Amino acid sequence: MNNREINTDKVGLGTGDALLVIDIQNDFLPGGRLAVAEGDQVIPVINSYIDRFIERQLPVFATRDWHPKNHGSFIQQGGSWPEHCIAGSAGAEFARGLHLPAAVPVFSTGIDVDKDGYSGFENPDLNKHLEKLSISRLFIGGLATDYCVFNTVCDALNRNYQVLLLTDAVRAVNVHSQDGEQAINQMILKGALPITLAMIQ
Ligand code: VGL
Ligand code: ZN
Repeated sequence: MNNREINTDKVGLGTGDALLVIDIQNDFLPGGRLAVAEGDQVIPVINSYIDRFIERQLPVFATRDWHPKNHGSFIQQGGSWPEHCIAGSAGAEFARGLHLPAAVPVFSTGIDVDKDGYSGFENPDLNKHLEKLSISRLFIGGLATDYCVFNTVCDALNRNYQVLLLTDAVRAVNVHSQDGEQAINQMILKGALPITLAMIQ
């Protein structure tokens, strides 16, 4: 590998960049109500990304799945998921061990009974906030690859943000065993750039 190739593997952080942490909540961790296999493994990696952004005084945002008890996506309401991330419940809390600074703005999704809420952009405050801070590049990781990460990344690309997908900090529900891989491939095809922590300068 020559130097030029090595350089193209690096991503320098700067003004206009923001980190978006998707739904790292107890119900999506092993033992939770909608457990994502290895979901807990993203926590230390996301913490390292948070450190890099905070060190450079770059903004960090988080989303959370925040459902009413009668949300339409629940099996009890004719949907496909077990009850999860009920607003205010322990399962909806951010994972212990996730080092989100207290000042990080949190955007809730899935509040409406009849909307899936898979995309952070379903909460209009997210885009307002990004525009206010003139964010142009979003570094996106969290849970789950095949639902909230996928839909948030696609919406971000549709809104002309550059997206860097943190492939070492996402895990999938995998209702079908290849869902996570397919979601990653689709996000890349749509224009997301896959990166890992080691590539951040
Ligand atoms: C999610 C399924 C149901 C997610 C939320 O955060 O990816 N997945 N609700
Ligand atoms: Zn949900």
